[in-house]
Amino acid sequence: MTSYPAAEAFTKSRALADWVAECARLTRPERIVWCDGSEAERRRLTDAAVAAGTLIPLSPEKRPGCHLHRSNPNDVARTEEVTFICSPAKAGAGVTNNWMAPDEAYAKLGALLKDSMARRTMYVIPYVMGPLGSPFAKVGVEITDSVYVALSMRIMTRMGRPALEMLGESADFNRGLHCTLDLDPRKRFICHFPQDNTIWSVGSGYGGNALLSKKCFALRIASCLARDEGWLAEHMLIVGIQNPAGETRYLAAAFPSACGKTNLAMLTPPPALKGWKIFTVGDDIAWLRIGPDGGLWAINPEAGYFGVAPGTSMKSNPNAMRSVERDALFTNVAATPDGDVWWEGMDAPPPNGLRDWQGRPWNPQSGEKAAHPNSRFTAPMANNPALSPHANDPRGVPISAIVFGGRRATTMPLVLESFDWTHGVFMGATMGSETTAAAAGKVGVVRRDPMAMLPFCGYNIGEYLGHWLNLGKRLTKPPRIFMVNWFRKSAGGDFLWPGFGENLRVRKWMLDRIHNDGDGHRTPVGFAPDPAGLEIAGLEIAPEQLRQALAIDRDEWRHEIASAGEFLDKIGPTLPAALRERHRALAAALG
Ligand code: GTP
Ligand code: SPV
Ligand code: MN
Repeated sequence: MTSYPAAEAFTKSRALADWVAECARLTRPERIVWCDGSEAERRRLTDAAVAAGTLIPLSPEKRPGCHLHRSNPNDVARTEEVTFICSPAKAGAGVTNNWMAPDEAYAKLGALLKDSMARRTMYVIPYVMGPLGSPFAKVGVEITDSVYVALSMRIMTRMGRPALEMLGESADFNRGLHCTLDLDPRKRFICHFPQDNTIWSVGSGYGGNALLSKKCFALRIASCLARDEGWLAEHMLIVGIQNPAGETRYLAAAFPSACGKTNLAMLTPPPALKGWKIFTVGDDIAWLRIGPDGGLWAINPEAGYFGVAPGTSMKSNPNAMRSVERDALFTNVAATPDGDVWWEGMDAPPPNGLRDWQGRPWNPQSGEKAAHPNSRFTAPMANNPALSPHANDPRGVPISAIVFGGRRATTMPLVLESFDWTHGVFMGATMGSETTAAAAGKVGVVRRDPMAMLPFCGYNIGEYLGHWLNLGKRLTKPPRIFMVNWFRKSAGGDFLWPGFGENLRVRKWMLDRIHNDGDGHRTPVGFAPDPAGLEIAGLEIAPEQLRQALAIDRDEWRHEIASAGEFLDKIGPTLPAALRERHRALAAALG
């Protein structure tokens, strides 16, 4: 008979003690470790992970405190086809989610979890999402058999003792049970039970499938809590922009996975825009509430970044490069012979003797990528030189603009402003984006991805859009809503817009529209900047190229609206009438 440490030594919450005991009875771990978040614990877990070969230490000179992790090659991205919302009724999950009946899911995963931690250690990881002491903050506890998950959760959340203090005697916490199993894809399931504030995830060790604080709790479950409690949980970055006069305004932007949130959140202003500064609040998730002033206020529930490595360089995102100089975890990047990391799009050319993301000697002539396209870094936000002084502010930050954007080679102009809140919600609801390597499956196919929440909304998408409309009615000082596209291409296949730091020019236009009556003209699809309205001093872009980046082509838009209409039809009776009406009006205006 295994004996486990007494839960009472760690928590005053009877519910937590009972739940941990219940999970232990099911999974039968050899040992139970309650994580306290201390530095000594970090060292202990890291040593254990290195001894087990789960982490490879990097050079203490080049990357102090950093480690490399190579995942199973069949487990490198989120797996949407085995992600389920297990609401009591199928209609609760809606047409955009996979649904499994709760009893069936508990039985099916329960069978897989039975004795699944035999001869393994069970880590109990209490964590807080949101700044400590914030009315937005919520407690979760993840139980996992993965030391990689435990160490990642330490970076990504406020983990350990503060969470148990915040929980106190309460039973109100998210229950996340994760077990790696043998990584057989046929035994991979990520199941959400919003009615129980519970997540069960088996068979994957990958980020969004296994760090249950992130997409599973802070988006899928939190979106249900937000619906019930009157707020929003969104797949959004939050960034502060300070103008040369010293005024800082905040915007929140929703782009699908691997479509530029981390980059926009950390952007370095181009030299031509003197006196402008950027402050990162969050790079992936925002929890937004109506403040006492009738405006929208946001916090970043996370404490670290789980960012896409390829394409990150001193040129494209120096703040990200600085964030991974120390105490970072790298997953599925390439390794240099001198103990450093490398990926495609990094500043330096690949050194000789590189090992690819699977640890094999890499041949530059092979045509294969050295780093996996969805390879990632995990870094504490405290490492970011551009971290906002309000990143830990319990009150959050006031949002003056919401931005929706996707990855579109055609049709979508660089930027548009919506006519009003309902139109902005329509823009978000119908946005499309080309699929990326962040999820398993085909890359580069345009799919509708409402508010970049298609894989993350924990309930019926029609009701979700209705919730957005209702929330807008309660805002007396609503933020303006915009849409952007950094990824439009020329006929020759090149990006029309230089992107990255230069995106500040687009944000400047937005802020001018909001605060200084900046110029723009009305088109059937929204307000658009005149080419002269966009600050282009110091930008090397041919006028014709800029014209193409901003162009609104009627034929392309007719096609777009038809495709958006098919998606709205698919949502069915829960689609708010106001959005259906906007679609009709837009189709008519385009003729
Ligand atoms: P998730 O972490 O998956 O949610 O992704 P994300 O939305 O944070 O995307 P991220 O900022 O990591 O960018 C993904 C990819 O898009 C990277 O390879 C970037 O280099 C590239 N990218 C980001 N911003 C731009 C841009 O303005 N222009 C172009 N052309 N590429 C960009
Ligand atoms: C995304 O895919 O949107 C991510 C990475 O941010 S993951 O945490 O894996 O979801
Ligand atoms: Mn994301």
